[in-house]
Amino acid sequence: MSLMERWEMAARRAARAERLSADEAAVLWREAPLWRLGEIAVARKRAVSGDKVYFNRNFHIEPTNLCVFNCRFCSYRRPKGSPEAWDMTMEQIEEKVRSYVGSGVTEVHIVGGVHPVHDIYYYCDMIRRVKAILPQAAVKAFTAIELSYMIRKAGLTTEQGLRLLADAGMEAIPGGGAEIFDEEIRARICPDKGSTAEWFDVHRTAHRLGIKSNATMLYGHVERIEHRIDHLLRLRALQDETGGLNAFIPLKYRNYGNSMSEIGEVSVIDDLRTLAMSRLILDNVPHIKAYWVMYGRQTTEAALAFGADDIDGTIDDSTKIYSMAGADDSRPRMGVEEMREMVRRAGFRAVERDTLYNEIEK
Ligand code: V47
Repeated sequence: MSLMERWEMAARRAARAERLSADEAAVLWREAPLWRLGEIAVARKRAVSGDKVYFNRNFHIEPTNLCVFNCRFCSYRRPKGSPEAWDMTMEQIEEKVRSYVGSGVTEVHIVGGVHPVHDIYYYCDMIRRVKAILPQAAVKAFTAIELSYMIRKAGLTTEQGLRLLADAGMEAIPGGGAEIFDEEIRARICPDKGSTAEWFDVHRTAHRLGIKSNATMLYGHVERIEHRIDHLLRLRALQDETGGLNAFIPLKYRNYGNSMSEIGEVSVIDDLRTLAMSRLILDNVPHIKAYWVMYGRQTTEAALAFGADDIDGTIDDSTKIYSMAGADDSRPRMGVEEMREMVRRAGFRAVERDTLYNEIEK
């Protein structure tokens, strides 16, 4: 069989919404032309969300960049005592949240370093204070790695810990900390970080309790296509089991200012193939998010021709994870009109959503 036939057979199966095996995914990923991946991924996207592309009004709180872990890809962590370290007080967090009263934000995304001292009760208090000031906004908080650390430190089971946080007002869990699930690659890029098993335990338990979550994948470093496929297949299996994932977010490794900088960054073509293949492999995850802060505006617009149906939110210059890693925008912020215009230019219809993808009436 010629190479042409190999990818075309897999492409036809994907276009018919038939589930791809690991081998078929590898053939498509490596051999199909870019235009064909885009064509099928957009068709699959349209079957799920029609001509809609979602965005929200959100901001991040990054309470600290101190961290007990030392991931090699991270440009954000600083050791205690560094002039670039920060550790916000509860009052500073409240002041920041207060500045959004009346702004129409529907989501507060809280993630940061894994703090050496604060415990789960401190984080419950933080969530309560945020909700007291912005009761109409959903709190999407803490990566599975932060959660697992604070829950284990308190001597609680995952279920007990998540219940405490949910009772305080945590409504959803962001997708970070997933990195790459393959244990050998994970050991090379983040040797001391919480494990793949911990990430799955937190998300699986959250889903069982009715808490929705997202999932990410950090790609474009030392992993191979097989590791990306393995990552996506593990997520597809979780979703078959629980149905609790709202969105998948591929995160391109940005190489500025960290200890893997010599690796460089993958091409935009690789980004677009990764988005399309994520849409095709994750046939059971409704939303594929092109996180504009990480890709920059131009690649985000192109991403909409490769199966993405979400571009994240307004952000309002509230996250430093990507600006410290070399992203285009040193102060990321996008107005609602600019987001709508980007989506319109790409040929889709912008729809404002809340954290759980309920549409917000205009
Ligand atoms: O887990 C850190 C990544 C993640 C780098 O759920 C890096 O809606 C690239 O998970 N190059 C945190 N990536 C961010 C995250 C996220 C972002 C936006 C939306 C959502 C959501 C989740 O950032 C980490 C890690 O994978 N990251 N450093 C870097 N140098």
